[in-house]
Amino acid sequence: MAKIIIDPLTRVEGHLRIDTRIEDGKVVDSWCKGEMFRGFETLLLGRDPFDAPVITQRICGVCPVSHAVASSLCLEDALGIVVPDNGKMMRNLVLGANYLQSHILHFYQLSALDFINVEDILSYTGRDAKLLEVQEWAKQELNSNRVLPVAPFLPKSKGDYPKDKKWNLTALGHYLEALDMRQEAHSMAALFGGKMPHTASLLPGGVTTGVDAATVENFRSRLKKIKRFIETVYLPDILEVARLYPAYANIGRGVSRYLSYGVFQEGSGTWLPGGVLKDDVLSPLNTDLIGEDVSKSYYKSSPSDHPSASVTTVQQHKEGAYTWIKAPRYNGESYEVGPLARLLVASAAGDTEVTAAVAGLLKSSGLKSSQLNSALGRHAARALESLLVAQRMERWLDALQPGQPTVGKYHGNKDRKGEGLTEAPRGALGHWISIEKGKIGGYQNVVPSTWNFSPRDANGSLGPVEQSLIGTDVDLSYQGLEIARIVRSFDPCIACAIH
Ligand code: NFE
Ligand code: MG
Repeated sequence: MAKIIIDPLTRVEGHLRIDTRIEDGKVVDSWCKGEMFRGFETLLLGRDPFDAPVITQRICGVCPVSHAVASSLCLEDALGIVVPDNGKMMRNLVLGANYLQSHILHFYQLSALDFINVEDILSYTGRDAKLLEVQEWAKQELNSNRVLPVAPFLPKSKGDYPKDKKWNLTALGHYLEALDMRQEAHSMAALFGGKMPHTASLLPGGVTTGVDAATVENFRSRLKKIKRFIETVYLPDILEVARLYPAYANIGRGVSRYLSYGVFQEGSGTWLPGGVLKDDVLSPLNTDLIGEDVSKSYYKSSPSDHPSASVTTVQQHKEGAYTWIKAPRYNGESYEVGPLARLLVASAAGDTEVTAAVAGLLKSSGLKSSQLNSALGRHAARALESLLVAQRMERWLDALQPGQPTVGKYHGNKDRKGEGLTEAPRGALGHWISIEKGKIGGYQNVVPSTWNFSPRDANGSLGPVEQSLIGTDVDLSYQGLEIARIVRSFDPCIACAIH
């Protein structure tokens, strides 16, 4: 019997440890461990409810916009605030810009190095100026004597990297180009968000920056650049990974249960629909069925496990517990959330554009539809969603009405409960508030990476990522590279997961 432990597995976003038990070259058991407590749900108590969108954005620097949106929706629900269409469209545009930067970040900065042989580029002897520039940059990085394991190229284990110099060099060049695209996406979000990464203008009621024609055109020109990058670089690179690493279409299979809350408000509904997909059957979402189990988490159990009434109380030295991540369950079962879940739910709900786009992706990648439920499938879904979001953003820009209201009226705090559901780049995000004597009496976040990286529950059922590793063949000399690739396909953010 062998063990493979990867700690930290995350590049930058929080502290994730993965433990696995290996028998006869296969993963037979696995544990997801979130290693750092944060405490946002506790520090919100007693504050003005309007502090919540400002404070909860600080849960994360990667998806702050989703927290601002979830929190705003939560207060709008509690206080009966109505958002004008302009406000909804602006929010969609800021959230869309945040999706684009997050998905690009995830593939290039947080995952692609698992698929690139960085050392290979040192032996490049060609004359392509761009590639030479990349080579020079990589040399400096490799010789920088960085000791932090989160530095981009460390740790670098042995692995099944392709001997395809062109891929290694070109993809590494795209790593650098992706940084520029993220900057562009942040600038774009700041046009309506006021600033980034944490916006200043997204509040309950809408967006306070207002709409004018010059800003709309500024936004449009940046969006065009990013869309071109997605079409000509990101999607083709994903197809190349699919060609070079076909085995990853058959491993990392998840729990085959998908949940989406629906996202991007249009009129009284959302563009991407909410729903629950189990055994290929779509059911409407019923948030009463959500509960957070803490059997294996360092918290005391709460009188209610529903986020509208549950309480977060730390119990650090709890027998049998192994993580700071709670275990969200829907009707007692774990669910995968994220871009793949959103696209599958939208297809099952009959969205013809999404269905056609997924069919196109399957054709160009050679993946079968059953292979979407895999490490590669998740990367492909994320890249495809980037394109769909960028295309939809053009429509939202067209729908903006310069000079018209962007914020709805606020009539004072009332002692009420609210629920705010949206989708962050990594999946279903919910905020729940109880307002008591005009202050926050209860606040709970149930976050995408909490769903995906959850531990076992009281029934002993594994969380989605834990489950996805079982049965994976590993080459021990690769030091867990296969495991890391599968786990990263879920796009972990443990800063969010624990909050
Ligand atoms: Ni910290 Fe987040 C997203 C949220 S993930 S990145 O996307 O909410 O759990
Ligand atoms: Mg929580």
